[in-house]
Amino acid sequence: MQALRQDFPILQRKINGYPLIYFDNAATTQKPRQVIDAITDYYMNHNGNVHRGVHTLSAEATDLYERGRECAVEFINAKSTHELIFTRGTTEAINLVAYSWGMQNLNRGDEVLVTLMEHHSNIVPWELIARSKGATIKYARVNGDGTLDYEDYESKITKNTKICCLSHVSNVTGVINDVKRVGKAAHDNGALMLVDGAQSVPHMKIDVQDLDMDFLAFSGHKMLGPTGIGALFGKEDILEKMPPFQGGGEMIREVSVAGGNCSVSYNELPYKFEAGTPDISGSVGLRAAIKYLEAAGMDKVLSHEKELTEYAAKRMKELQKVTVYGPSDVSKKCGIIPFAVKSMSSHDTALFFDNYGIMLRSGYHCAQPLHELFKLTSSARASFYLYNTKEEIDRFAEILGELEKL
Ligand code: 7TS
Repeated sequence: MQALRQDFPILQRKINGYPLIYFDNAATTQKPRQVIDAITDYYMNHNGNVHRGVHTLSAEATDLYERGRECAVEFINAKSTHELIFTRGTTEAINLVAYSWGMQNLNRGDEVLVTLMEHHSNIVPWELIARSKGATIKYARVNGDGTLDYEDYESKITKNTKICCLSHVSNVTGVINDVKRVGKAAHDNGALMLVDGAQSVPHMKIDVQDLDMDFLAFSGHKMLGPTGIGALFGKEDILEKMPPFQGGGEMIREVSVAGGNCSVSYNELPYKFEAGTPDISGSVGLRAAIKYLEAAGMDKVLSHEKELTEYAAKRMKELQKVTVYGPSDVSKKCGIIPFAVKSMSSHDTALFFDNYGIMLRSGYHCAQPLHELFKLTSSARASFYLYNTKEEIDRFAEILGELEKL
């Protein structure tokens, strides 16, 4: 993995006179030259609008946009391009399901099951739609070490549960949830399963068919791709029955206002859910990112991150005033470590590290309920990706040691 570092121009940067150490990968990842070049090439040579017009540039842009979709379909082993809708990211993908599917399928007395470890984007869209439709949200418990209480989750699935929503990997603790087990419990009770894959799709091989997911949401910018593009996978028969999310060009087959009445018929999947000009260069960049990850090998990406996490956890244990949250058994998680330094706010901790060129996240990482459970107002967080190294962790541990002495 060390050799890959040269593909990332930003890693050559110095911040405050120190070599950049980027440990905020759960927020967004850095981009390799291959992704930057693919986007530049698109704008330099192929820019046009998609699915409209017969000219060469429109045809090239359409081809490139759709190649990005095909690549994403293969990456998660969806059955066809009908099942992959481009969105702005995970947040928009979950909102799409909450509004389109929720508007049609949730009614008074129905239940949506989420967990206390969700990112706000897998809570708030459900709260909004549930309030307007009179449905109820139930929250499954999380254990003190950040792992899911599966028994509680399963006991909360009732005949009224319509959809179970769960993050595959927690963005706070890095805990990997058994989505296959939870999905089976949902399906056995006639409910659907939505998986928030923002923190899993970038880090491990995902097979939506093997995991029997009904919906999977993910973001391109967390997997070496550009910001502004992400995707919603949905099983075709479910997407087929859902009404459009937004109206506009692209998503429509025919619009007629003859006789004073507007009649519309919708485009086929996936276009029914892609109103307006899409993020064409985003699809180009996402494809380059997926190709890059595939060449690196998703198994290697995950094992590298686990190795770094184990090493960092060991180094952090040596310190007296540092508390690490989440499971101590590193096999249950991937490359995210939340921590707190005694008597120091997470923002001060992150600012201290910034002085040395080390980028950490601080705050509650859009997952306030989990922080409430940990009785924390905030935490500092280090999160790793394929280009991080043990030497960087040594430096991080050294600075953490300095901080502890203050
Ligand atoms: N779900 C999870 C589990 C996430 O970690 C995030 C972003 C999202 C959804 C939303 O993704 P978006 O691309 O639509 O914004 N998580 C974080 C984070 O941990 N720090 O910054 C963003």
